[in-house]
Amino acid sequence: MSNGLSRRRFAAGAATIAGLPMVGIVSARGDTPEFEYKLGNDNPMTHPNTVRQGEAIARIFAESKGRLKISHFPNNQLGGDTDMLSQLRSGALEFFSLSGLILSTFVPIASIYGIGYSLPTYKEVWAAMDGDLGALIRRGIDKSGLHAFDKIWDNGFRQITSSTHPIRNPDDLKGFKIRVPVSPLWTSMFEAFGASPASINFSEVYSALQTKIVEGQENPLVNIDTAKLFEVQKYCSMTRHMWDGFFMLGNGRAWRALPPDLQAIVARNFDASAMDQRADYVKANDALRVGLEGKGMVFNDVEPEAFRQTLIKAGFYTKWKEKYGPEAWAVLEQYAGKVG
Ligand code: X2X
Repeated sequence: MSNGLSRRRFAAGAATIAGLPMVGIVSARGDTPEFEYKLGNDNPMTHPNTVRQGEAIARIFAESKGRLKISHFPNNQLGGDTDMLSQLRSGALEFFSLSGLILSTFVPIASIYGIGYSLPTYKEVWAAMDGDLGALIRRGIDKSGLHAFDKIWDNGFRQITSSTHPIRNPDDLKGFKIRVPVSPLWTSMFEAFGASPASINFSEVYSALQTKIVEGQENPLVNIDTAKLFEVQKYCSMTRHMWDGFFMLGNGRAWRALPPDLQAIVARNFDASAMDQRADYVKANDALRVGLEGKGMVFNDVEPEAFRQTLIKAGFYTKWKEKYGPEAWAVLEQYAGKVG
């Protein structure tokens, strides 16, 4: 390779990047990468996160001339989200893409963008997350000892699926056994709907649905498709009850151990891939309703206002405004308008 990176070293590094088992990489000249890090996620191999993260990792290896090799462990290969969050905090894992609502078990402010029926479209979502609300959350994440990259990745607007019945109005959620990710806000929202939420990591969702431990779950269409949940779910109700995203996170010590030039290469490439992934998500979610109907799912639309009114009556917004505090709530309302 003309740029000082031996062909053998690049090939070996690239092979490892592809998620093959990590082996000690020694190039023909005997030099090894200065830094060997790992990146984990809970997304299947075909998911836009995994595809775009893989591209960023390969660019980082090439632009750093092999000095920084990041091995990719998608699809819960290192354990569920709560396991990977512990690994990230301890330094056993250096990079991890995680929903702010799951991160909120450690950084409470990280879930504020997921308040039900707050940010209604991508216009408000990106204005908020690339604006003052994202900056507020990233400050909270940095204070916790983790590093958050500037551009949050898209996890889309979430819809409710079920194996028993469609969700047409809030009454259909009464007693509904629904899986939610491990997060106080998700549990609180579905308790406010009168449902029976069960906190389960995404790594266990397919089997929990298949064995009927729960009747349903909620996710954007991309995740329903890439995790093949259409095989164990019949109905999809377009509740669009919240937007979610994946923060790209770094272990603080591992991040600070990188010299400034490598930090710049990592940040530039992760953020560039986040923008590519956002475009992928919109395209995929727009096309997937037809695709999932073709795989046997039955769709229905709902009147969102009835669901929002249920949250108001249950005191959901009052409770969470108190938890986040008026200053943070005001930043949310800067983009969402009056919430609750
Ligand atoms: O766990 C989920 O439902 C998922 C995949 O959407 C998240 O990572 C929040």
